[in-house]
Amino acid sequence: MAAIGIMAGCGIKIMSETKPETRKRKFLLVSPMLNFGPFLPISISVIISILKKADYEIKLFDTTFYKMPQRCTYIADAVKIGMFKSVNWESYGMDNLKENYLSDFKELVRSFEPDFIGISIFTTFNEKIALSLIDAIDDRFSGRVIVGGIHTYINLDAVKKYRKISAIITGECEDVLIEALDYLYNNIDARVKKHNIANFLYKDTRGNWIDSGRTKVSDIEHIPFLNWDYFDDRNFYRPFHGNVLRMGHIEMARGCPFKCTYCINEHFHKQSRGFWRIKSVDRILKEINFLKNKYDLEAVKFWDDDFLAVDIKKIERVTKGIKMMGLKFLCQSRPEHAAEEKIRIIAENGCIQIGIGVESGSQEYRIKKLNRKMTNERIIDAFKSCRKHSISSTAFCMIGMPDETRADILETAKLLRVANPDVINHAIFTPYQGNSLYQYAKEKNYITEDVNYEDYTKCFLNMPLLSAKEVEGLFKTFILYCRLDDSYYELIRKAEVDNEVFRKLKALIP
Ligand code: B12
Ligand code: SF4
Repeated sequence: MAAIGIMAGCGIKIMSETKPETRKRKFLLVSPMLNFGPFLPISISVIISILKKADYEIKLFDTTFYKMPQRCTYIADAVKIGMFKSVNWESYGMDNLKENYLSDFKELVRSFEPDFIGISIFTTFNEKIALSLIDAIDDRFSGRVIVGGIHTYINLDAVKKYRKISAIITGECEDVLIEALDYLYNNIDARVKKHNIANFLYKDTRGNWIDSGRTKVSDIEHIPFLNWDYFDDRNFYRPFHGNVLRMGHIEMARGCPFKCTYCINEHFHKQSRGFWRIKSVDRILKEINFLKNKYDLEAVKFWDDDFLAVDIKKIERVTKGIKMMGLKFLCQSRPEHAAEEKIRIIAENGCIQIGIGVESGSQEYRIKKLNRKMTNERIIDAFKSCRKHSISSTAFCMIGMPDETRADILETAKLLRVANPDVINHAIFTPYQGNSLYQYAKEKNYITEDVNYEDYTKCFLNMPLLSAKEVEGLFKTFILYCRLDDSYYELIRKAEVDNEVFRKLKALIP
């Protein structure tokens, strides 16, 4: 570091003379993941690029392939209830998990002696892992601990209370990270020079959090290409219909034009952070081509919230370009944008899978409570088009939402039976702070205990019309309600609580 050694969490001391730097600055980046099905987080991948460009020496500590005390059972549960096909992961070494993530982390901090430890946090189970890692940092550590990620946007007050952290990036970081790190590295004291860096807070010597009051979204056209050099090679492999594909995870656009009441984009819009940005055709194709050649990809997956919201001409140019590179691709969209002409174009150009948000099959509930104004017919047509053009489709939906009834949930199942997607990916509604559906549930007193974000099979709402137990039974049997006809409904209701009946009925589904 610069002139004065600093204890983590103690904040910034009075500025002293900055010595010329004799070595590269070191950054230890931490991705506190569970083996959710490995992937390449865009946040970590873009931060690596930014740090590389600024000539940092980098190490990545990714917990994906560790045996963790918290175990994500998402994939196993999804296979159990018939959502996903099981896949032969073993031959890819997916079951080869290391032990003792905390001691390996401590050893890495000791041997690498980073100037910065940067940790990315979601509100989900990542927060617990992140906190265990922060706690494991030795009190004598003389660098800075900086955190970022979605959790810091919407739970900032809680994040400020984490012991041992010196700074927070509460927003997108591409345009501000290096400036913020310079500020921290040079020990500038707020009493000498107050910073004006957007999305950046740091703790001063008195423990006060200082920010500039400025927020900023990144200019995604001009951010560097993603960098996956530091990830374990297993992170490239994703299951696809019982097979495995070597895949890169990318973004063409950030943000979403809509404001559904359960989604982070509603919050982004309020903060004017969420405005929808799209990379140019030239830029995105150059990036994909670079990544394909460097990492030997078979496919790319776009994490864009709504890939098909983009103008049809642009979709055609981008997807034709991808086809010419010999790549397959996967994406996700809203039913309104999955119109047949767009589906035809992406199918012709190598789209093998599309995820489409349905959420609720009750048109009234969907419009009034979720602020999703598409009709049921539109939803059915979207999946019909996918079938017609041989794109595998996944329908995303939620059950157990505030004030939802058993009848509403069965309407969702019936709509999905007609729409007939290849995969039905349903989840129990989990309230996340920062959106109005969470607020509604809170005001109605439906959220009575702390939500345990590790357990996807639990309902955390206590509602008068539908008990948590009933929601959990409906979750277990939801695929049966979607795939079997009404004559089975009585039996399926039994299967909600009787595992033997459940097992027999599940065997009827191909
Ligand atoms: C892609 C995605 C996934 C992927 C990959 C996740 C990942 N970690 O990359 C998969 C499918 C695995 C996934 C799973 C889930 N997801 Co998700 N996912 C997304 C999505 C659509 C895009 C995320 C993304 O790549 N954004 C682009 C990047 C560049 O932005 P970013 O991650 O915020 O990073 C920027 C800044 O935050 C900051 N930053 C981030 N980390 C750090 C670290 C440091 C040190 C610094 C300085 C800065 C910094 O800089 C980055 C660049 O600007 C978001 C929606 C959204 N619009 O954000 C939901 C979202 C993040 N997911 C969400 C949820 C709930 C889940 C699941 C729990 C869903 C479920 N029940 O199955 C699981 C949990 C898995 C997990 N814990 O990671 C919620 C999270 C809510 C919350 N409060 O945390 C979101 C916001 C969706 C929503 N509609 O509300 N998800
Ligand atoms: S369309 Fe999807 S990404 Fe956009 S606001 Fe609604 S739920 Fe969020």
